[in-house]
Amino acid sequence: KWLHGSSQEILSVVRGHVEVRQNFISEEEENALFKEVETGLRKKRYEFDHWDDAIHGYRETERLQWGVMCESILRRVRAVAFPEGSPLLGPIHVLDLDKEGYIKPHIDSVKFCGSTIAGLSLLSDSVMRIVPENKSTDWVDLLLSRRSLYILRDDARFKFTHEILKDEESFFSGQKVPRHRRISVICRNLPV
Ligand code: AKG
Repeated sequence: KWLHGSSQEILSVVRGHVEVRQNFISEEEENALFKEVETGLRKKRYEFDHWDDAIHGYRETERLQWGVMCESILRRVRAVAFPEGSPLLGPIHVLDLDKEGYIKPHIDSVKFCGSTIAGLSLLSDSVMRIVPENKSTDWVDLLLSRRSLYILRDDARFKFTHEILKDEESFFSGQKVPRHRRISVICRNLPV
């Protein structure tokens, strides 16, 4: 499975607020997304040296207009991830993590983003760890397989930090999950 945690209690807290849908997109769809985001990313350089950034070893871009296949993927993401009628952030966030890159624990801005974060993972498997803000000895790991969609909602988004583990620390339930270059395509809604 894709969910593993430090205790049954913590799992029962997050269950219902986290979801991973494996193979949410096909290889053909992954390719289409990759081609489309690559043009925006190619112009950027990977950032490594901002020690205070939440993200290490990354470049990023945003995209508002998508081709037909990508638009239909994003429509599917919106349909499963967001409450009906929930206003969404227009531009889609694209984050390209280098093989050495990782995301440190953080909570997304409550000022700019709403209740739900939904992300597609391209090119590599990875492990997302979420940790309760008020009890840092607990943890829950999500196995984000390549081409999966993850969704963090409500408490999992507001009361837990989330992070993407670096390659050396990338284990799920004791099993190594090699972290290659990974691109995420992230949809968010707006705060109410
Ligand atoms: C964020 O943008 O807040 C993330 O943590 C992105 C996670 C991801 O790359 O899927």
